[in-house]
Amino acid sequence: MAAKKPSPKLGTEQAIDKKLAPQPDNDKTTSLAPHTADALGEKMTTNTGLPINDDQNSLKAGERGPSLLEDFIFREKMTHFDHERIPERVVHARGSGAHGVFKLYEPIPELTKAGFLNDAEIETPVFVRFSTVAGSRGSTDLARDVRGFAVRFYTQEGNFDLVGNNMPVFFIQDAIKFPDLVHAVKPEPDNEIPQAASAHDTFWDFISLTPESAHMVMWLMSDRAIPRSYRMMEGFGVHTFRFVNAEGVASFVKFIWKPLLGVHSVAWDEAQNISGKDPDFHRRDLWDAIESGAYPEYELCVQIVPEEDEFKYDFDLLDATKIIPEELVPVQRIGKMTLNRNPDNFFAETEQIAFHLGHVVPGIDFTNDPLLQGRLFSYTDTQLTRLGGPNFQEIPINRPVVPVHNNQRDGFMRQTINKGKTSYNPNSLSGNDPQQVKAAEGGFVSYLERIEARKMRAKSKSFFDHFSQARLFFNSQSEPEKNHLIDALTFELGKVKTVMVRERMLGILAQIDKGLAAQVAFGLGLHIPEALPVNQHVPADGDPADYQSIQVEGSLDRSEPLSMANTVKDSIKSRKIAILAADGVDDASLTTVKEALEAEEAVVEIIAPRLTITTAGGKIIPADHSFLTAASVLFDAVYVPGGTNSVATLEAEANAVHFLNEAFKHCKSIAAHADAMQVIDATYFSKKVQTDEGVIVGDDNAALADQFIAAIKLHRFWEREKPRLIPA
Ligand code: HDE
Repeated sequence: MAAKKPSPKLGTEQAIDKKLAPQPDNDKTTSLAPHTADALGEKMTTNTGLPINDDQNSLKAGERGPSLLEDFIFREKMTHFDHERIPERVVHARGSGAHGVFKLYEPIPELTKAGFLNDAEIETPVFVRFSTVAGSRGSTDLARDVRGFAVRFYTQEGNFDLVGNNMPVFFIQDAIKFPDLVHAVKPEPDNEIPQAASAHDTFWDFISLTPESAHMVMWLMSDRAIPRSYRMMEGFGVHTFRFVNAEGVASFVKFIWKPLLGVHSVAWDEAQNISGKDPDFHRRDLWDAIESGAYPEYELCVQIVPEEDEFKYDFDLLDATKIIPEELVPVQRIGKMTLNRNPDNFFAETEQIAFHLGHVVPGIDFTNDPLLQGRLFSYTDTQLTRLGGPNFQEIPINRPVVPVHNNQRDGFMRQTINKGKTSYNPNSLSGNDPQQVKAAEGGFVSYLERIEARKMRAKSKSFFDHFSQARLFFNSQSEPEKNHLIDALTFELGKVKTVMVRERMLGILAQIDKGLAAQVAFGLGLHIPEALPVNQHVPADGDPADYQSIQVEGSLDRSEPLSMANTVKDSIKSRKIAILAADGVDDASLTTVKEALEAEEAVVEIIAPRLTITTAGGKIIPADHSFLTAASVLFDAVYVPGGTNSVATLEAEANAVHFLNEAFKHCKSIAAHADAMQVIDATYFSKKVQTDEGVIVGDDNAALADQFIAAIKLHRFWEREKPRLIPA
């Protein structure tokens, strides 16, 4: 496999001085190659190939004269520019993509006949797009929001798209409510405020009238909605899908991605600050990680429910507001996805990829989840407007790696030059080609599910338990996570102006957990209403009594995997560590810790008053940032080395002290050489906090580095938040 030419990717700060990692080709990226263009060393031409002599001046009547309509070069350039924009995605507009590969651990023929899940030797190319949901294309990465986690597998049987989210449930149970949900969460229609935020009246108005959203709202108000990185979040297919094996035996399946780096979040105050300091934070993090060779990795897991167990649980498998707790059905890790290559062109690849959960392969099929069924319509439909017509499957990023032949023809921007006279079937003029494919030879056959029913607009009673899994989620959180959730609800409802909406929401929260509702009510200065809000999702001729939530005694009180406190915490790989330094920094104190962190594959950046430092030993070294361009919220941890002059400068530098205060407030690891104690003494927390595991001071550089690394692995010291003493 040819390694990718590294030079054109010097796009971001971090990549500039770092060694660029190889970005391997796979079948899909090779298939993209003929469609790429590289202008390095080439002549400039018009779109018809005419060499351009002057790209600086339009054609005029004289030097100062009016421009001439004849100027076809100007017109071509301007017309193309005028039409550069396409509609952004109606949801998930803001996103970032990457290429990679999926490798299976062991074939699973007993579960599915899908080819890519039956050959552990092959590497299936993938393209992944991560996204936020509510914001526009240019909005911040750090919005409190669901994250999209859409994966396309370019398999030998065609494209399989697993279009998931980083939360395992959804707000609504029936796709017909999706436009309402999205209208409610998007900026309000009169003034288009607020951007990329759910903290406003219309969202909570809808949610407080939609008890089925209770479980999802718990996830959205949890720290899962503010991930530290796309590389540190889980992905969920959400719906129950169906696996079908070669014998035609089906089982229900839930898909889950588990990141090898664990699941981690930032603090809400931090998220809001990052939105100002670096709104591209997640996009940059993904790009930089891949450029530096810290390839994001996720294990694909499945939860399998045999068909005969369809009705075994106290929730309905077809209800997308429910999870299958891992304690009830364990996850099986079946393979690993590695993202190892950045796109060459954002628009051509990340923007133009058109996911659709109807892109399946033999061995993977749907269930009757009414949310899933509705999505099967929406995804191709939306591309007709977004990508301008029915030929979007011909855009290079959307083409499968296997040949496409059928009798679909023409339309705007058709690329394929179909030969021959026939574009219909059956035909005798072309020997009936292209031929249909027998099931035994890989032709897709829908699962032979037996259905006997009356046509009706209705919802199954088994979908009416709206609160027990919301409660399960809340109960499963650690103390700091519960506090964050309460804070998030108090923040969001505090931004709601209509008191009636706040109160109605307290009524919903009281159904989940009285203590939770009481704490939010306290923050809002309100009382919890006595009565549960009436479910408004009642058809015109329906009886509201038939649409009330029911309380089911769930079989579980807690589920460990629901808390991020129980995630993997064994590495500092790719974590960003700041070193605060100034002229006169002690050489050993700087380099010993820096090298120890780099040996663990952390990304270390020096922040100084100016962009060069002269060390105590007389070495001149570059700083990565000045205090003007760096902020603590962009780092996972911070270290202050010794050196008399450096320490004196930092102690008097308000930005350095603020950096440390803010890092402390956001519960990050802080290390300082004992000689730098003056800088720590200048902080707010040195006076307010007596002991803290995450603040490490020492005079043995190597030991200090070891303790610091151990602390960074823990991600955050959330217990620190309790006293709420630190302004920053
Ligand atoms: Fe989507 N969703 N969705 N969604 N969704 C779109 O398709 C829709 C839902 C998800 O990176 C749109 O191509 C309906 C659940 C992701 O390109 C649109 C319903 C889950 C992405 C659409 C849902 C998702 C989308 C907009 C309710 C998690 C971004 C642009 C029935 C399992 C994909 C587009 C990308 C995008 C419709 C609910 C995930 C309008 C009708 C549940 C990750 O077709």
